[in-house]
Amino acid sequence: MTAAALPGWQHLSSGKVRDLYAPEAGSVWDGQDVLLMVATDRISAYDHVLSPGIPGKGVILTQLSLWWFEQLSAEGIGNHVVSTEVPEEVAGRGVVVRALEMVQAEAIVRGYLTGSGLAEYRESGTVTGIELPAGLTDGSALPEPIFTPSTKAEQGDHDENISFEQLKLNLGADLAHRLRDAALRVYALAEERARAAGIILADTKFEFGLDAQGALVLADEVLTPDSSRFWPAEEWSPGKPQPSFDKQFVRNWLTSSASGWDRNSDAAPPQLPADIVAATQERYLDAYRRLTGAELTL
Ligand code: Q0T
Repeated sequence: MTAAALPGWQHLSSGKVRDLYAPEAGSVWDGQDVLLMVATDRISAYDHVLSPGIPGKGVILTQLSLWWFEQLSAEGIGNHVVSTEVPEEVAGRGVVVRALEMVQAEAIVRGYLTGSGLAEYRESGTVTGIELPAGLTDGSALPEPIFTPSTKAEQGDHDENISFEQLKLNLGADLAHRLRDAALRVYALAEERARAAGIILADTKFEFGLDAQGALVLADEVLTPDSSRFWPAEEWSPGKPQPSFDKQFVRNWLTSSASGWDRNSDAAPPQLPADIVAATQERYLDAYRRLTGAELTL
């Protein structure tokens, strides 16, 4: 994956949409136990990274995540943010974070039923082994939010849902319980805030790390459209797939005859047209505006 060279930082790895750096020897951060996380403008859909990116996406999602960290910090939930003073090339979309011992599980919370949760429910009436009432459909609200952990797959692989019993075997019972409690608490706080802003937080994925004292610390990027399903509350209508807040225009165009692309082929998807890019950028800005109540000027 292509990642820019940044003064003072050494590229470590790149995911579909983000790049990770470590301090260079002799740089100001050398020896500080920090990393630089950079969100890019890349967007993925149907397991492909698309071209072009969405201008401002990296900044919008980073600023939204930082806003959430601030809200959650006020509720006593600690996070990995150290500084937003970053090289000018990644201004607004780079964050210097504490290097943590990452918990080897994705801490997913679902308040609504869809996606892989719905698929399991239709097979067995459960989601990651949790029994749910009969009669739920795509987009249904769950009786209460549930913790549905998954494995952290190697790059290119897919995460796999696991039961809480399996999570206890993987992490030990104490850490598994702490992870579940923390994730459910963060979800409850965020869901309430999102609902008040007209956004349904259908589900979300958290990554936690352990600090030197063994305390759980919220890491990664949180409560963005890339880590969560946001649904516009005014359009929620269970019984069918809910439109994605951010990627719906992209998905609709890619699967329409206008794109000429076959999702089930090995072919790379075609270039996104300018109007699809612009409409998608507007959705990211709208999510930021609704949640924070502020305008983000790119
Ligand atoms: C991490 C130690 O950003 C990632 O991949 C992009 C290529 C995922 N990732 C995060 C870490 C973090 C964080 N966040 C942290 N605070 N400490 N490692 C590692 N990979």
